[in-house]
Amino acid sequence: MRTVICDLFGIEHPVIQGGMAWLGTAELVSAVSNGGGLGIIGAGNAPPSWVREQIRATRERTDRPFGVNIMLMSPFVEEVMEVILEEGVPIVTTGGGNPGVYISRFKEAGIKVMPVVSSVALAKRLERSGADALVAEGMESGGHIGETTTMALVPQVVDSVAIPVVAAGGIGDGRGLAAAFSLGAQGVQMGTRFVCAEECIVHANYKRKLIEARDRATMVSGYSTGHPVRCVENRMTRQFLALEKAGASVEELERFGQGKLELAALEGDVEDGSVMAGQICGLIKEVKPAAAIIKEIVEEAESIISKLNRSYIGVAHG
Ligand code: TUI
Repeated sequence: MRTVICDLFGIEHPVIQGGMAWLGTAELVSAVSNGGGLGIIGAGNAPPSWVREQIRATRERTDRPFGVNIMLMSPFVEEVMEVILEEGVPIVTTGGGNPGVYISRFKEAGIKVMPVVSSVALAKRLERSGADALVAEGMESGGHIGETTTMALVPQVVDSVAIPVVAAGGIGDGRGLAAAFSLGAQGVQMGTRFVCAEECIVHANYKRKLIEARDRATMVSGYSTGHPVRCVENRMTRQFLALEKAGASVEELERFGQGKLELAALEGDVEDGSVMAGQICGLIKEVKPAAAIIKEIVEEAESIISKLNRSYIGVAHG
């Protein structure tokens, strides 16, 4: 199942692992890349020294392409950029903001850039700035999100740009990959599904929380701060919402939210920590190796596409 995304990044399957803060470490990234997908280190708010260590640790574990996600709200954006340039990382994705001003520096260094967008307007702007591809991320995703669903966003982004588009948000199996192709995307990016990869170093409580989660397990808080975030509902999200309803200031809310992802991801406190996850968490039933996740998804999508071909020959597109 090759697409232009495979050719662009030099990977086998058009399956990309979302660059998740704290969770996208060398262990998961190398397992995804060794499985034929594209693993992405999540720089999050981490200091540049941590990002450098993760890049080097990934290289020790795989010869295949991998990327780094720069979180544009991080206080270390500039320093993390320098590390990426110094270490010669082949692929960069960005999230949480507009990376327009940074793209040319990556391009000059021969680095492929694929920003994550949640709107058509930013998609068009970043194509003009020189992005190689885009991830169109719907509000079904975990973590920091936009306002449009994957189903509505992806075809509109696809129609508004000439560069390849990867779909993200609400995708967790081969049905999602086949659907993404139908919407005009050339690949998928999945975060939540890879949290439950064996190689993901997240605390076992976090994985268990996702496996126990059902379709309506997640909720969005933080609309009043301008940074809405989707998490599994727990004591932390209820307290956050109560503070929001009581009219707490953005500073108060941001202070309350600080360190909460780390608390859940590393310490396993899934009641008072932020269990960021997408709406597809209800679909995840087991922990398995990243390579098995990729293989299963690709095979399921291939089977669906061939069945659709047989059922609809002469109907859908003549
Ligand atoms: O970045 C994400 N998801 C994230 S980042 C993150 S780290 C975090 N930790 C604690 C609190 C908050 C965040 C967790 N999840 N996804 C990519 C993404 N980017 N989704 C939406 C956007 C986005 C939003 C606004 C991209 C650009 C943008 O631009 C605004 C503008 O200037 O036009």
